[in-house]
Amino acid sequence: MEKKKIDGYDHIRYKRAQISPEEMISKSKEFFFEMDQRRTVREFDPRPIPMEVIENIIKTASTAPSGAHKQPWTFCVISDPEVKKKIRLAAEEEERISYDGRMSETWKSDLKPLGTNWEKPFLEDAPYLIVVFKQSYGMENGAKVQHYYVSESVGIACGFLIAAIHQAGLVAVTHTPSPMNFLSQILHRPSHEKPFLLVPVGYPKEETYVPDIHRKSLEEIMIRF
Ligand code: IYR
Repeated sequence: MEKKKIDGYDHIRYKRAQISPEEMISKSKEFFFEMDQRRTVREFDPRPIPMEVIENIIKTASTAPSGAHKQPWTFCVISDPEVKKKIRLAAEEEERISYDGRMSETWKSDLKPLGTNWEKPFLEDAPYLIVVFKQSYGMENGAKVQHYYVSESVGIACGFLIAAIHQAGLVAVTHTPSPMNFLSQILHRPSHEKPFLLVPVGYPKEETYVPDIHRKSLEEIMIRF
């Protein structure tokens, strides 16, 4: 490996195989077509999935860039039916209160086309739940480690996670029960870790329907200067 010191710090030579502009176009198009097949799915088949797949997905998430490379994330993986049940009961308790009044009428009407409600059977049906925690700061040998851009970093890692789940042929729902501090208790996480996102992962149920919704066009999302 080619190495050199820059300002006294080790650096390694970075190379990326060169591809032609034509190949870039076809590869980027292919990746878009693949990612455009991703849909949020809320109904799961309980069929098991090898743990190694989940490990690979999480390793992919952890390739995300992060503020000062602090990698301020923890991924809890739940397959134990008892723990899933606890999470479902606690989430549904919060969701029921939210749908019964905490959420505005506009919010609820915006969600109507998606068909969501307070019931969350996917929290028990999915073979795995991944709960992503963001670390407000780190802990190394009893000392606090400063973290930066924590939400941005963990958000990017979650994007990688969702893409990796899709690429493995699986489906997920990005669930954000609110408030979700019950996850810290059930999963025994320290107070400097805050629940960020709950992602049930699995195969979709045999006959699954998803809302007939569409993505914004490039013209709507991209501005050229
Ligand atoms: N957390 C609730 C409500 C909800 C909110 C949004 I914004 C969504 O895009 C979907 C659901 C729930 O999980 O039902």
